[in-house]
Amino acid sequence: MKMKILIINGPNLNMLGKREPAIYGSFTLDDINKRLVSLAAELGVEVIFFQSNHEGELVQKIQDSMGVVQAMVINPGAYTHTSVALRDAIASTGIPAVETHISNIYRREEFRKHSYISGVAVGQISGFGPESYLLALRAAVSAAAAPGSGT
Ligand code: CA2
Repeated sequence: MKMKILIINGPNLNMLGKREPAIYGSFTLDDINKRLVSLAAELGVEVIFFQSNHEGELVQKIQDSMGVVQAMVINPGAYTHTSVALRDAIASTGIPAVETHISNIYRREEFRKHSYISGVAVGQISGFGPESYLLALRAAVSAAAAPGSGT
């Protein structure tokens, strides 16, 4: 059976390509997802997509993914900097998570430099635009193959 990887995006990422192109570029989330589907085919894995603007829905999706996916790529959006609930959801499921950001969160405002997620993630990829997701998918596939890489 094919390895399944959850690609999970938090608040406002559905707005990609529609607003603020100077920061986030002109590509849409759908453009990124299409590129992920191509890479997944190359790597022989299956990708499952989920985006929500609601913290509880993101927590629920992570919980529901236990035993269904082998790893996740997560861009928690602004919840990166605020959400103990998302951190706890990742930790409690033990699904290896690769934290992913389009922008380099360390080159922006001070409040973006702290992530509640990084302490429970396998690692973080930040600042490579849409490419961040492709790098993260490769990292997630490696993490899924490495026993004990979850939390
Ligand atoms: O760089 C990233 O991927 C972020 O996770 C994006 C979040 C931000 O709060 C994080 O600090 C870094 C924001 C996503 C908002 O996306 C928009 C896209 C287009 C227009 C407006 C917002």
